[in-house]
Amino acid sequence: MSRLIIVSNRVAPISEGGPAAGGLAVGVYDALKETGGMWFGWSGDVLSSGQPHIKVEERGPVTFATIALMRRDYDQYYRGFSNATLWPAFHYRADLLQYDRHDFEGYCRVNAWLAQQLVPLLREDDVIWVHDYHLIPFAQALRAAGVKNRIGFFLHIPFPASQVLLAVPPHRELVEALCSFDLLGFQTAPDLRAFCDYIVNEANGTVDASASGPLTVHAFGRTLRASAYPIGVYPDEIAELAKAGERGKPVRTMKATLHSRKLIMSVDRLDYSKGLVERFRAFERLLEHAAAQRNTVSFLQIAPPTRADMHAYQDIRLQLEGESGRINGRFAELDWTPILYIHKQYERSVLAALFRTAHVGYVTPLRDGMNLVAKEYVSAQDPENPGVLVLSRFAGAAQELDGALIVNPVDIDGMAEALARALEMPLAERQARHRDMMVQLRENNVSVWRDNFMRDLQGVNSARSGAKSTGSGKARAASGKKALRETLAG
Ligand code: GDG
Repeated sequence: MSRLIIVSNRVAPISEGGPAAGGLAVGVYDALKETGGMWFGWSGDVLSSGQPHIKVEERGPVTFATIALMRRDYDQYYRGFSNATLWPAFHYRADLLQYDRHDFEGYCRVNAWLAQQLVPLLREDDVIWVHDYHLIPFAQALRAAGVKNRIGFFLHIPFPASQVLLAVPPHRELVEALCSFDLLGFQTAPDLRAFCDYIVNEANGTVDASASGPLTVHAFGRTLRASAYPIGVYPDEIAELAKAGERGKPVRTMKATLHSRKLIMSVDRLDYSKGLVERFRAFERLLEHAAAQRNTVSFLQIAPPTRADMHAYQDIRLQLEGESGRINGRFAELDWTPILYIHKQYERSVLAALFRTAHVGYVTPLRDGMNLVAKEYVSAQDPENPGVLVLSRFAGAAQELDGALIVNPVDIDGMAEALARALEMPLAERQARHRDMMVQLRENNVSVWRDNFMRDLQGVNSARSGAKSTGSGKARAASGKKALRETLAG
């Protein structure tokens, strides 16, 4: 069996069964254990001097290969082009986009350097799976070094509409680099559609569909495959974790704080894409308009810090501190604090148990590739007495979780109404919605996501056999058009 090589910006700290391991990390690690293989990426360390060296650790059939970044590389590749240019642009925040061509050069340089570090560790029949926007030029760099293995790429964040992507000056170089992969995976059909739109209308390429399987893309002199693979969670494991924590100390403390008030709950990295300010304001609107809700409900926002050395993240933190203080000042009573805003990380098991306690899961990003928190909240519910998910239509998860109350996160009144409806929803309706969503989550758990991607990656003709345009006959083109419409409609 071929070895699997996972390449991602950070290598997940896996402690078997440990609290840090989330669905994605566990799903990918399971696959590595089955086939044997390697996880390669940045160690998280930043060096001011000296020379980074690869650290290789063996754990059973899995090798972890990590390497530090030099300070300049971290600034240009990670903070700069990845997180100040690509992250805002791909989340439709062209207003926050910063661009410096030296950062882009650094981004390409670090991708090429990382690829060179990986090459000596590769075997001829390894299958390589690269993750996320930090590593868009990675396959191109491997190909330049003569690597002919199958290489797939999964984008965890949205792929933006062409008009937004055009705001990133080297958009063409990026899409051309993407076309060096053999298989591209997107979270949802709209992301795949946006990519195809760029290929056809900006890159003069073509997209064909067969009756099943990924689309075939011809662009920049290459042929590759592309499809949507919505990432999942392990719903039954989360349910067990949540149940096990039901009588634990964190839940008892939370319940004591609430007395018998209802709980609305959100968990997000503190990121401007997550729509936290709008969410706080919609909760305020609920209290403003539904005086009867005052002192009967509290809102818990857990928002662990992330990318705290970047201005945009310092700004959102200040803004949220201001909003929570203002809203609490406006409505709090001696015995009631409306918003409990916590800027730190909790163990996974604690989050799951708190989700089960919450009457409403309030997940309203302005844009999100998928949003695993939405899926985790649903999974953690007690099927006999489940809570209600209020979900942004701009989270990838909204394509699947139609048992949620779907909201537009800029519509503050609409969100306040959805919160009120969620808090009042009768038991039978809550149960029916939860049941439907659990069916969906079980059918498309994280193993299914991974296996579908790996099946399609194993199925592509790699660069070894020359992934050149095969040309398509007229008859194929006609049936392809129908299949294409169906695939892109999701
Ligand atoms: C990217 C895409 C896509 C959060 N706080 C704590 C904690 N978490 C865990 C959550 C969840 C994960 O982190 C966050 O995943 P999300 O999907 O919600 O969002 P991103 O971090 O932005 O992830 C996203 C994802 O990749 C996967 O493809 O869905 O769209 O942006 O699992 O539970 N975990 C612990 N303590 C915390 O305080 N232990």
